[in-house]
Amino acid sequence: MTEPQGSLPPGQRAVVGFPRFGVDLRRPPPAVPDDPVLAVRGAVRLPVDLPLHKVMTDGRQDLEADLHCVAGWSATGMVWQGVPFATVYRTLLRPRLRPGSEVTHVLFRGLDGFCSVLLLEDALQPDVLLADRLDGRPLDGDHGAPLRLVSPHQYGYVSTKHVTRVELHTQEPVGLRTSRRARVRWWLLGLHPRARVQLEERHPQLPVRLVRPVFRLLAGRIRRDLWRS
Ligand SMILES: Nc1nc2c(c(=O)[nH]1)N[C@H]1C(S)=C(S)[C@@H](COP(=O)(O)O)O[C@H]1N2
Ligand SMILES: [Mo]
Repeated sequence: MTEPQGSLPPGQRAVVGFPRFGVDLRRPPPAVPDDPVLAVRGAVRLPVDLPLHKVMTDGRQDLEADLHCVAGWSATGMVWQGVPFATVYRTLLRPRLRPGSEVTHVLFRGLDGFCSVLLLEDALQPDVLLADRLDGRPLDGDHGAPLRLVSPHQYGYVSTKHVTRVELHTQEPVGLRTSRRARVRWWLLGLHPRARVQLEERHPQLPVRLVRPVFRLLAGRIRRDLWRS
């Protein structure tokens, strides 16, 4: 049963627990490499693969947050742990930029091919975390091992799971927002480039009254237990 919750953002319903969700749930979560890295690409002087344990050491923080899927369900009260993206950007990424590059967009890619693109200003918000722990335990495959982005002020599709690559771009990367496979399955989903939950930025063109029921239906087909949990 889903319960209406006054504290949720507009158009969202709380679900019980924290379901695994994604564009291709028939596939199991991707296998995690023995020594996972964060590959840094794009407008950097040299491409570099940073071992995750180095990325995830300094500046660790807890973040209590809800996750709002654009399809209309919300999971509430998760406690993530990791390093704010702004810290990683300041200490490990910005110093590696090619001189004179003005980064505008950041792309995060997961091991399953999924990716999300954020405006740099959205990625640098204080609630945006690179997380490797959830509720006191290392992230499991369902929720994004070995590393995921957590951007609670944006819809869930921005929070790429299984992140092993970050690209710094000086203009919007074209046609990269999702993998080809994902685009085919989610052809209806024009993904709003900013996806801010409070502004209900669900779709770049269509009005929310139209997209809400369609997204909700899609979500129910992807996870049949969703609206009954
Ligand atoms: N790598 C990857 N990240 C992803 C997805 C995906 O399919 N693959 N789905 C996104 C969507 S649409 C949502 S709502 C959230 C769901 O996160 P959860 O599975 O931890 O609930 O992950 C996002 N990140
Ligand atoms: Mo989602």
